[in-house]
Amino acid sequence: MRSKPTILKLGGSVVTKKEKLFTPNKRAITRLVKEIKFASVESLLVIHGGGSFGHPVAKKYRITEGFKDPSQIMGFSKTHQAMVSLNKLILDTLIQEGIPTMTIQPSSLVITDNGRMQHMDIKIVSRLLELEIIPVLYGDVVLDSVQGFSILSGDQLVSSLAIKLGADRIILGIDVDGLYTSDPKIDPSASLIQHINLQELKNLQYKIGEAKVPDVTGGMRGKILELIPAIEQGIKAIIVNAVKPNNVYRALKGEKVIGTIIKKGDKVA
Ligand code: IP8
Repeated sequence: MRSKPTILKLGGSVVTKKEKLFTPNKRAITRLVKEIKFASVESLLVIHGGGSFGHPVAKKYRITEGFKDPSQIMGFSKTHQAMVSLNKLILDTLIQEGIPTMTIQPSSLVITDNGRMQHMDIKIVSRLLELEIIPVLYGDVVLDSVQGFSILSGDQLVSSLAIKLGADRIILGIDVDGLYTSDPKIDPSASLIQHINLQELKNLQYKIGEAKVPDVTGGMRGKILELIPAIEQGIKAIIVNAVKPNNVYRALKGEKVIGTIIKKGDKVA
């Protein structure tokens, strides 16, 4: 591997219209792909979320509860297929822009244990990075050794892959400017946290509310919980608003951008 990889997560609320079932945000996908192209980061891995593709189907069939009833089996297939179709749109756009990329399907790589990833062979991902091919993964349904099946969120993948690959940094592109003192979608007095350390992040997780749209993987609280292990390993993270043009580009380039910088130690950036 040439340089330590950057892990970029494109949130489901950015690449899809979260309130409209199976509706991609094609304009956002095209813009973000161009931002990735122009930033031209040497070693980049992209993970995208489920948005209005994976989450409503997973919720309908109660996939996170594991296998309880044969009626869920069809939902397992349908949730995966919803993610495959969203992933195809993103891959098609990357390839149209001349970016070498390949999907790694998490469900054929990972078995979870009560929803938690135990083992993941990263040889193929590492090899793709060496060849400067951008691996693209996504939140997926996976087989689970305890509960039959489960959901592996894109955020769990972000953290695990960042640790296993010894990533330089994590960039989370979401639909708000970063972490807030309270939920900015309901509290007008919420203020953006520009820098936060590990301990403060751990404290913040208890203050964050549930997501307002179907989100089987826990919304913002889920994101924070998943990030913690990577931050503990000294990997820095930045959360930016990927709905706003050029934020992902600036974050990829390491330029100053509005968002939340998360580091293990001090508040000083
Ligand atoms: O949007 C969940 O991934 P996330 C994907 O990253 C599914 O939480 C299948 C619901």
